[in-house]
Amino acid sequence: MKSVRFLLGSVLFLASFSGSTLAAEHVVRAVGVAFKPLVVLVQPGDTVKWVNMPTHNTESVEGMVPESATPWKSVMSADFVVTLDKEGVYIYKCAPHIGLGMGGAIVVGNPVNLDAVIEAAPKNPYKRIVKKSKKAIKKSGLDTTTVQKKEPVPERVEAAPDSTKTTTPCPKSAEP
Ligand SMILES: [Cu+2]
Repeated sequence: MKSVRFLLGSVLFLASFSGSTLAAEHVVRAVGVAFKPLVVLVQPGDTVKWVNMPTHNTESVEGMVPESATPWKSVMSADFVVTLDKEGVYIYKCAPHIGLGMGGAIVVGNPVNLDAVIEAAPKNPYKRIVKKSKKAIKKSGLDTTTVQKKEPVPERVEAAPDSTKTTTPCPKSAEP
């Protein structure tokens, strides 16, 4: 019995070290009336920590976080940590300074709700933050194909005559 327990313990120990399951902590620093870095790219399960917050706070912006994500709101003048499990873009603000543009973005995994966030932020200060997020997402090469789930584009068929508009390929077995 003892050895079984030992074995199980070893397996769990090893599992906790297997690459992608390791959660990372990302630090955002308040500098003047800005968060640095403005956009943070993380993996699901990672934590984000805000530091140097003497006259600031951080709170997620309603409508600019993934659906059913847990919102957060920190108290003024204190460091804060949040763990994010749900994929998507999270826009947050410093309540007293958002008018001066003090906000930021966290992208967890793939930006699955990017379109919704863009739509929810037509004007500054959020427009600017979302624009920076888009830039960071593009630069990182994150998968944005999950964002727009439109009709899959059919494979391009070599110049098919327009009179034969078929959606399914014809079996060519009936050829003479
Ligand atoms: Cu602030």
